[in-house]
Amino acid sequence: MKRTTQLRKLLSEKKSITLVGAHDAISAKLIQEAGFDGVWVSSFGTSAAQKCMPDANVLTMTESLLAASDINQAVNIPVVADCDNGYGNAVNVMRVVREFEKAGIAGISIEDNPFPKRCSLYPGDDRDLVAIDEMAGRIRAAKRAQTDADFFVIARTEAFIAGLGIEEALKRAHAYADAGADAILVHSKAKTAEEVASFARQWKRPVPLVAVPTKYGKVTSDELEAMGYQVIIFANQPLRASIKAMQETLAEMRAKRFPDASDQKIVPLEEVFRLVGQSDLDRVQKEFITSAEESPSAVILAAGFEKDLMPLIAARPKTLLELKGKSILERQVSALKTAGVSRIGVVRGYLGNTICMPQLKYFENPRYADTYILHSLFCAEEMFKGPVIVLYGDIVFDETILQKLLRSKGDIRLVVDRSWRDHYASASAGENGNGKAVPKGTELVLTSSVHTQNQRFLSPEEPDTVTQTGTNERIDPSKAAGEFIGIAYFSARGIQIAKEAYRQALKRHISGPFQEASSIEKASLVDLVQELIDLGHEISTVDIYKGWLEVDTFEDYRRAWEKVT
Ligand code: SPV
Ligand code: MG
Repeated sequence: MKRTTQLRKLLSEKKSITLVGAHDAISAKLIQEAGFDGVWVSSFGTSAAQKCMPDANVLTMTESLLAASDINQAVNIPVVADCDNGYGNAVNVMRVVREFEKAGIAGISIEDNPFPKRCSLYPGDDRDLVAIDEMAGRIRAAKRAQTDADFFVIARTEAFIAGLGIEEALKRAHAYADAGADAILVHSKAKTAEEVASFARQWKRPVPLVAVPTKYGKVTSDELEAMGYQVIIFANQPLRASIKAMQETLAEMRAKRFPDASDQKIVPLEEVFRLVGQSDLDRVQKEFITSAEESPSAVILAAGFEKDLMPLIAARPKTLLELKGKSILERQVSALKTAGVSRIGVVRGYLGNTICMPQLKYFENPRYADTYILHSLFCAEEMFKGPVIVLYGDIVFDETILQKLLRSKGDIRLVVDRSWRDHYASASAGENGNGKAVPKGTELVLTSSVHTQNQRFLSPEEPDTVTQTGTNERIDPSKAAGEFIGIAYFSARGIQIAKEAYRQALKRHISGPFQEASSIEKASLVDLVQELIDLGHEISTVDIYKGWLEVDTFEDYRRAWEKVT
């Protein structure tokens, strides 16, 4: 139901309704939760809270509209906006009505102060009001401008505030009711409710009355209702409550010099989370923001120790080896960031405390000496919420590889170098390799396509399917389609599949071999990938042709140094 209609319905059903003054969106929410009928957007409150300024038309119409609109959106009960004098003459009032109506506000109040006004509660009653006709014109203009028949226009007279007495107050109220006002607000700053009571006694028309018992605040809603007031506004108490609470909290923290000093006086963080709808945020993100969910995290596996690299890595792990002024890790992080991957985790082990690049999330594998890659990977399981890119911490690669990886399809993808044969004599089986033997532990893949037979052919995007993977002990190098370079991608679904397979494997292989490994603790990533293949999952390749280097030996390091720019 529209808020305008809600307000009309409340007024038709209840003898009186009570609105409470909000100064911002969260105070409005609290007013709603406390069970009041509606919210009053107090110009006194918004001037103070939003701008720390006096209530004297200092806020523009647009600023007031924004405050009212924010408040309106924070609640689902009717909101009545205090629009002061309408920010000018009848022409301004017409725009006010159009704008506030458009913002979904249930109603507004327009007072007979001139522009600029002074808050009714400020000391002194030497104030001029606009002529009755002028104010009646503002009300007629307001009623003409509204397009929603239920939009509620309150005409407020400041006759008592200006010390003009009850006759003037009544005269004005009648004129405003004649002009079409939906209600009359009779403002008073007398110390008791007698002034408003006497007004109500003489008000015989069906147009409802509105009271703002701030200065005569001992009167109850019931008493005002009995006098004949149908809308009662507690205009500024939440603002004043928050000022007092803040002053006390600040004084206490300043004196005691620690934030929990005022713990008993402040709400827990969770209460703020609840009020602002943090749980909705999570739900909406899950449901709609595919890009947030789809944007992958990366886990860099940098725990291992490589004895062949001693003494080069006597003081730091491999990933911190420098290549022309930048470590391998720095190069990886910069490539990931270029590819739009900003959540990056690093699994540390050997000399882990030397890895301390900022803005990375760290995970520890203290048992790096007795365990292997797969174990390290699952030390970072906390990162496995959406898609994950897994990278070995000792590879240097062309940034375009990540872009290709992210563009490619498939829940589980391995980056496979199709040129690998060029490097190794025993792999080339008579073709022109560079004469090097395939090092032990080289991770190879067999695929389903004919690419294997034609190394020169490399489809730019078309993925191939991995039929088998493992080291060169398991896979005959002369048959292999390519080398796994140590970069893999798991979609959100892919990583769930991998997690489940790992969990099952942990149960089944508590001792004894897992795929090629002597135990699950000593397993590599390709052992898990082979397990996934055995379970019938599809693994696709992301084919590349050179463009990467692995640093396993001193010779690798020298070569890497030469190649990188
Ligand atoms: C307000 O809350 O801004 C009002 C009521 O207009 S008063 O402050 O009493 O003028
Ligand atoms: Mg006001």
